[in-house]
Amino acid sequence: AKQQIGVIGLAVMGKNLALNIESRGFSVSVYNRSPEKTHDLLKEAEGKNLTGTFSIEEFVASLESPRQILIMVQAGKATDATIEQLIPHLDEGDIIIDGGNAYFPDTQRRSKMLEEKGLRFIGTGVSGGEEGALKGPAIMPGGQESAYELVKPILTAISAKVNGDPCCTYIGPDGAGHYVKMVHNGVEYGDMQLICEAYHLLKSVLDVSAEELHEIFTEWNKGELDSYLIEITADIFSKYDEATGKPMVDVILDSAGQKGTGKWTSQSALDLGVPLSMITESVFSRFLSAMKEERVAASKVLSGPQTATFEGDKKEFIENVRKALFASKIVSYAQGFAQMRAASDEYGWDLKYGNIAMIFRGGCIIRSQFLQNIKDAYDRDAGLKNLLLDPYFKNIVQTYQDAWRKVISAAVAHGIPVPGFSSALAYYDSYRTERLPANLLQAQRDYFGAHTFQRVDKEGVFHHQWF
Ligand code: NBP
Repeated sequence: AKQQIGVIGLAVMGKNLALNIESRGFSVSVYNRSPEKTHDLLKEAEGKNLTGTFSIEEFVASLESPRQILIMVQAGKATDATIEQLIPHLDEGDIIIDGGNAYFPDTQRRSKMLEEKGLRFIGTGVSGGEEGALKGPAIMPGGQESAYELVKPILTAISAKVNGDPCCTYIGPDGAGHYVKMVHNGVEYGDMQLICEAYHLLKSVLDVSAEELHEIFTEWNKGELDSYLIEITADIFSKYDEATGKPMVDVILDSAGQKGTGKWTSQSALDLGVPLSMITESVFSRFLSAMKEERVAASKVLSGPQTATFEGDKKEFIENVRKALFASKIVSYAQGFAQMRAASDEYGWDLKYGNIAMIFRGGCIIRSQFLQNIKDAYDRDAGLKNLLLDPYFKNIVQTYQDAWRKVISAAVAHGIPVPGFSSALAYYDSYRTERLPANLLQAQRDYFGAHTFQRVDKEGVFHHQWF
């Protein structure tokens, strides 16, 4: 008998997805470029409904028609190479599903190319890392809707579930799924940066121990910040290094790595003209952190403010940091969702923001209670321009803004960088300002370049003779 689905690429993600698919009662064929990984998986999956194949021909021939082939290889060239190898062996109507972290223009290109050959293509975001892949990831599929209908039973079966609902819904045509996954990763950068700034403030201003940090984050996770990232952060503070007895966080080098998906989100924001400032600050912060040697040298040359000792109420400061974190997080999501809206208009995707929030609720790194509030906001108004305008979010930022401003002031006074908190507040203040100083900017542009300007009191385009 032929198998219902095939998985190519058996590194961490592909292997665990294959096991996940099998565990939901589907038969799976697997293939990997180097046979060792296939052998290893077959050993691990002995007795399971999983068939190993050792050539593309054997792999393709083992699958039911129309074939469903999930590619989980390295994003970029490896994906193109794999698709090229498959094409000559496929029949019209067969479906290739790319579950890697593809850059969305690549997905748009592959989608068009495969469609022209009579093949169907689903570019899908898969989020949740190794554990998610095995137990239930968040899945963001894009491509032809008719193709999605065929792969839907397997994709929804393997996805994470929240209250019984699968964290997998059709996103939109061609690159839509990978775009949404990209923004998810950008939002993830933002969430992580904000948590790190909260940690930096608590540690540097209040000099709290790892034990206290563990308690603070555990407490925060019981309220509106309830999320996977706050939960693992609390857990991280409870871990100690065996060799030195120090908290693990204290022995880890402060130089952040990245795989580039946050950068892609910012690049797309610049292309679309969307102010994605908070998430972009998170990308820049990783760059700055990675300049470790240069920072160490600069720290010996450049001084900060006279270190002020903290004299306020400790409990109140902790609560203010929590509020600043939540308000900034709301701005970050407002920016991310506004960007998806701009992309949807630009590429004709007709994205459903409430559904996207629902997918993010389970399986992935940014999963949190708060995504339900985003879903509710889009249920109230599907055409909502900005999450900050929704009554629920508006009320929180308005009530939290005093705390938010106090925390940023304290950070500035102590010389502690809070690019996430402060760019989020600057966005809030800019967005709610009726008249920004861009009138002067237009005057400057007209002065040096005769770029013209519009007037507040008359229709039309004007130029002033400045000199
Ligand atoms: P990797 O991204 O590390 O890729 C390794 C796989 O790609 C191996 O199976 C390797 O085969 C195969 N491969 C390469 Br490299 N070049 C190839 C080529 N020219 N032809 C055929 N196969 C080739 O694996 P991963 O971490 O499991 O991630 C898979 C995909 O899922 C990536 O796109 C990744 O961005 C995405 N993703 C990863 C995560 C995560 O948490 N890791 C989460 C979400 C999405 P070999 O064994 O022969 O070298």
